[in-house]
Amino acid sequence: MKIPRSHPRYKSLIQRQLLINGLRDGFVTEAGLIAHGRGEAFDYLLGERTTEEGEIAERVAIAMLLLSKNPVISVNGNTVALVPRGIVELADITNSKIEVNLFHGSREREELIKKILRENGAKEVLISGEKYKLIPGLDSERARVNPDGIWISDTVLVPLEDGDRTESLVRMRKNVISIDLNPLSRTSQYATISIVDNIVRAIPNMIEFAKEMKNCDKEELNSIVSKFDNKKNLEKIIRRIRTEF
Ligand code: PTJ
Repeated sequence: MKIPRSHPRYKSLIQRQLLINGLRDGFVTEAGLIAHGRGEAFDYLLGERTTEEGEIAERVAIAMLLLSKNPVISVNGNTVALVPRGIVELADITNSKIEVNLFHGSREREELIKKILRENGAKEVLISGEKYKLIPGLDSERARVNPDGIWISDTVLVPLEDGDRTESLVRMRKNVISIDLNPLSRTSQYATISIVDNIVRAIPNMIEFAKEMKNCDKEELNSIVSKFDNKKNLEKIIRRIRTEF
């Protein structure tokens, strides 16, 4: 479908089309379209822009990724449909591994997503593989993780995640950075740093912040992380939704 640039909802229609194409090509699930609809509703309430709170969380997340020894970016169908190149660029600049981790897991989808990331320049893309480890206390497909990726990570970036795995990863004492437009979701509520923003804006912002901050010394990065109060930041976003829109 050709979407005219002049259409007032051009950006939103492009995102929908990317997901529809992903469904047609077999790497986005039907549930992924429903999840996107929920995201759109919250984006509407946030004014379809990065809020001050979103930007702060994005900066803090970059400081945390740069401080981490084994950071991993977890990727699912929706993420790769919307920001494939951005994920690769962010992984490069923050020295993070990329691991495909799916809620509706299938070997075929894992391989498709890996292929797309490789086509977008990723040198290495992990999948759970034959020697997978299981995240304790998690019954979904998402429990299966790569022993050299999420399993040994200290920080995991989890865009468009379900709450169960976030909780389990936090229980494993990992830092969890979420990107989720819903500030009330269990993912946002449990994550160490909750970025409430659309992934199509969050990832490019984070790439810019990483370029700015990659030469900062550890002390400066530590101070950015330790001054941040995730609960308060989330409360501010919820208040913003209630009062501004
Ligand atoms: O590819 P799979 O099999 O791993 O499945 C991926 C989905 C997204 C279907 C799966 O993880 C899922 O069901 O997720 P949930 O539990 O519906 O949560 C997705 C969250 O992402 C919701 O809270 C949405 O508000 C949020 N969301 C949707 N689109 C965006 C978003 N957040 C940021 N940017 C978006 N574009």
